[in-house]
Amino acid sequence: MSRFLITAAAQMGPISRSETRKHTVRRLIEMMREARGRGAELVVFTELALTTFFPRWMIEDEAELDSFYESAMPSADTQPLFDEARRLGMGFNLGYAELVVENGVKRRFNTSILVNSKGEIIGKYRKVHLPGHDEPQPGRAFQHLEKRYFEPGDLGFGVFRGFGGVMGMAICNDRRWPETYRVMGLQGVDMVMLGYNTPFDHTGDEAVNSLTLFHNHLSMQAGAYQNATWVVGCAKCGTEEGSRMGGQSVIIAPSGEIVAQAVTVQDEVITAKCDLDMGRIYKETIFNFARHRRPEHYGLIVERTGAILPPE
Ligand code: CDT
Repeated sequence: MSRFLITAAAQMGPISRSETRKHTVRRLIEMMREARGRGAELVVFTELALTTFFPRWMIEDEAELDSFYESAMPSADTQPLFDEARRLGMGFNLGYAELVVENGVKRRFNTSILVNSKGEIIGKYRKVHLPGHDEPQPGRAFQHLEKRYFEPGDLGFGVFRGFGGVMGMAICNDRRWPETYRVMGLQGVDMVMLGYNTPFDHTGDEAVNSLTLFHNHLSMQAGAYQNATWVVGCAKCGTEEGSRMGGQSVIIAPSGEIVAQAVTVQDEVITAKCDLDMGRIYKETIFNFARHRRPEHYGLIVERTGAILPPE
């Protein structure tokens, strides 16, 4: 059996600090049209796709900080994206900074949504693994203040029925953590969609930084193979406000093989005809979780106590 889903990743080049939402949404719509022109039924956009990657700066003015967030989705500025998706008859996955006010208290999340071909939101995810710091680090040209500007997601790694399969979402740093894929893998995920903003200087160590693009693919290819799922990784890349970020957006098959890859660090659409049934052979053989996974033998004492070596 085959369940084909023609899927696109719409990689984004830099978004300047001064670029308006309207302009950015026009860029997204342009790529959405290109993806549809190539037959895509789903387009994956990047993390924080509506603004520059603002966690690189310490922003003390609250109104200025708030300006990077969406307090409604869709809003007047983002509605055209939903309208265009409906008009074209295709869905999308979009990352953005979300601001909600609960009992008079502001809550901030690094969020993504899944929208179907009728322009309806059918899934929502809030980033769990927030990298970086909550205070500016001395001596760094660019900060990474996600821990300051967001709280860890409170929606878990849910999966959603749509596009003929079981769809999951993750965001950027999540892709480096096996738990991300495994939690969705245990729910039978067919495709994990994720966007990322990955500065080359993210560790402060030259040797590690030089492996940025290798680690990008390594983590997504391993997550795909070990959980028998498609992974669509979509970058924001190029030199944005002086910060260099990695591209190489990819569509990865459940075999772990890359079937499409971006070659620029600009706005670029890649597509692949993804058979959502391709994971079946892996799910029924080597990664048949019910038959072969043995969590009861994993020494969960480590999870409960944090202990790795037995006490002396
Ligand atoms: N946006 C994001 O999560 N970026 C991280 C790199 C920064 S770590 C300080 C990533 O994992 O790509």
